[in-house]
This record gives sequence, structure tokens and C-alpha cells, in this order.
Amino acid sequence: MTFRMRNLGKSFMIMMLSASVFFVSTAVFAEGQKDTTAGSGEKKTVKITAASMFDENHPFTQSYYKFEELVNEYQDEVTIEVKYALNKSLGIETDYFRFMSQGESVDLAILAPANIAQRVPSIAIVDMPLLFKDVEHRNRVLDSDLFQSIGDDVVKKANIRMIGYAGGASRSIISNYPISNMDELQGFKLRVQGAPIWAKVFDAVGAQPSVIAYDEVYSAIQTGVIQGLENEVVSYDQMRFFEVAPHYTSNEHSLTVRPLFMSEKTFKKFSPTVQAAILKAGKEAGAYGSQLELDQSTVVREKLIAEGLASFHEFSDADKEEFVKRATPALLEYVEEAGFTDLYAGIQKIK
Ligand code: MAV
Repeated sequence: MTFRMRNLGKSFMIMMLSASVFFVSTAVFAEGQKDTTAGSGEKKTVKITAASMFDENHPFTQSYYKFEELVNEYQDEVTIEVKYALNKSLGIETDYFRFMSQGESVDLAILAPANIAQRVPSIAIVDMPLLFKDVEHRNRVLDSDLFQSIGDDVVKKANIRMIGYAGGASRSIISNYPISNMDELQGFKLRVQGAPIWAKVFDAVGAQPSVIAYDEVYSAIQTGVIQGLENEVVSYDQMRFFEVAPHYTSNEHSLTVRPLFMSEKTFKKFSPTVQAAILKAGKEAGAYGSQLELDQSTVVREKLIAEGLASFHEFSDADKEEFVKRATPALLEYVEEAGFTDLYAGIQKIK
């Protein structure tokens, strides 16, 4: 089921903002490029826009800040100045994907792979549930070249380029009633992300998944359309989901990979030297954001407990095993159907 509320006021604001940002960035780029190639000898400023659903403290936003700092350290041809569109001022990740893909309004954004899987189905494997054994395994897989062909596919089909990986935190179950074991999970109505693998897995473990846009989840819980979702603890806090779903069950069914993307149109406007600096800065900024998200997760969890805003529950090892047992056939079926048998085996082989 897809639940999408119409919000004309908000869409209109986004349209107007997008239009004006588009003209500003186009003008700046055109000018920046013209002046640089004119060989005036002067270092030019190129303005790009980074979009985030969150505020300045969120690890995604912090990754953008780090990127801006590093990219200017690693090359001296241009000054890249990043404008930050935070707190959903340009919509949600599905909007950023559309904008970057069209080469308009947003140049830089961290996106959940599930948000672009409709256009590039292969990317869903990068972050599918239960893929990684632990954070170290995740990091080693990302350091290998296993996802290179997926990155190429994304450039070709979606006109955006992966320049680094943020994320790395675990996703767990969030609900408006306590869930401490597999029995309590049965029939749980939860929101899942758009890539089909997510609904498949939650169906297999006995819950009732529906695909709902991220910015509509809060009101969907409030109005009883669903009873919760699955998410990382830092985003749980930033989105204030605890107000409508104060139970967080740390079953850790996934470790996230959140690629940092740049619009290919934007990337291509830079010289090879600047592009190399973008790739280096992107990689390091992503890794920085991942570590930060891990660190923040502990602090945020403690804060939510101390302030009495959420109750945290644990799955026993037996319940975790049961979750894995029920989910695995659905995962393997997906891997086979999607033609990822070799890639999946390659990921599992990495120690
Ligand atoms: C979290 O806020 C992030 O992982 C973000 O990248 C996702 O889009 C979001 O959850 C979500 O579940 O849609």
C-alpha cells in the first residue's frame, strides 16, 4: 500500500525554492566555469547546494560540512562553496534524487539506496537487511571494489555519482507498543522503505509492511494507519518519532550504507584535478559521517532514556536468530531473482 498525502502548500514552496536555487546555481556555475577557463588567474568560487532532511547536527549534514572543508583543502583551482538546504526545505531524499538526477537545484546529497531503487534496482543490494555481519565487515566490503559496477550503473541510469559512503548505524524496530520478542512482532503494521526487498523481509517475519514516504510516517502512526517503522536511533530522535512511537527494539536487522551522491551534471563541470579532489573528499567525508553516526547513536539513546522519551527493548539471541531464520529465504530469493548470486557470495566471503 502506498500512502501519500497531498500537501499543495509545501509542494508549491519546494517548487518556488527549487526554481530560484536552479537559476542561482546555473548562473554561478556558468560564471565560475567561464572565468576559470578564461585563465584570469584568479581563484573562482563555485556554489553548490547540499540537501538534508535533518538539522546541522545530524551526521549526514556533518558529512557535507566535512566534504566542503576537505574538497577545498585537496585542490586549489576553485573554491567550492556549499549552500545547505536543511530540515526538508527542499523535500525528502526521493526529491533530492530527482533533482540531482535532472541536474537541478541539488548537487550533493546522502540518500538511502532504497530511495533510488525504482530507477536503479541493482542498488538495493548495497544496503539490504542482514547483509553485513558487523560494522567491520561492512567497512571492509565498502573498501573492496565489489560495488564498483553498481556505482557505474547508477551514473549511467540515474545521472548521479557515488563519491563516498556515510551511514553505518543499525536500523531497528520502532513501535507504539512494546515489542520484545518475535511473538509481539506478529501482525505489527509498520512503514518500510520503497525498495521491494524491505516489504519482502518484514512480511517473511510476520509483520505487516506498507511503503510510506518518510515525511508522512509521523502522522501515519498518529492516525493509526501504522503502528511504527524501522529506523536508526539518530533519525528516530531528529524526526521526533518517539512522540508517537516511544518503543525502540534493538534487534539491529540492518547496518546502513548511505552513499554520498553528487549530480553527474555538476561533477562533469569540474576539471580532472577538482574531480579527483571531490572523490577523495567524498570518501573521507562519508567515513567521517559514519563514525559520527555511531558515536551519536550511543549519546542519543542515553539522552532519550534519561529524559524519559523512549523505552528501549532488546531481542534475546534466540529471537534474533528466529528473525534471521525467517527472513533468510526471502533474502536469498531476492538475491537470486535480482541476479546477485555472485555479488552476494563475494560479500559473504569478505572476512
Ligand atoms: C533514515 O532517516 C535514513 O536512513 C535515511 O537515509 C532514510 O531515507 C530514512 O531513514 C528512511 O527510512 O526513509
